[in-house]
Amino acid sequence: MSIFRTAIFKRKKIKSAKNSSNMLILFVQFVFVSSSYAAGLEVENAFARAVAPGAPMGAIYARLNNRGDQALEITRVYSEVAGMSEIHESVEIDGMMRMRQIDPLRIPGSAYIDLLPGGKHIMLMRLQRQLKTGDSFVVVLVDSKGTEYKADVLVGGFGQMTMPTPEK
Ligand SMILES: [Cu+2]
Repeated sequence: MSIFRTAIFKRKKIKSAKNSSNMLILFVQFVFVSSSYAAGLEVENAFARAVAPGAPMGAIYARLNNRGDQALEITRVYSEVAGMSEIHESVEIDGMMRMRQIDPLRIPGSAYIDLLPGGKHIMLMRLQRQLKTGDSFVVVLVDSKGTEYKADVLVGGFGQMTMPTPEK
């Protein structure tokens, strides 16, 4: 019995001594959980092609990387440079290349989808300003739960195929 008591006493003592480090562990866990939640979707290497003055449309390409293990559904896209934005895919219908909207865009857990020239892309419609090489702007993707994922988009050349190298 006395051994048992001692054991309990020791445990209590250890507990109180460890209080501050426990708090630290809790804090670290909280930061980890909240940052992994925020990183549910990473919009990587986002770029747009330059457009001619007065062009009404542009396109954004990127890797949409779902870092979470739950599937995500992107239901809305918006950007400061466009009056309206949609996710599109290019498809060949009767020998003609056409674009159609993907709504929602589903990204499985722990998977990515590449938006690439000739394939899926974010279509910027009613452009508010000309996209010039070297410019950057912000695009926001919204999932079905209302979580917003922001990304900086770098404008490359007119025929840009991959992420341009930022000027320093
Ligand atoms: Cu399009």
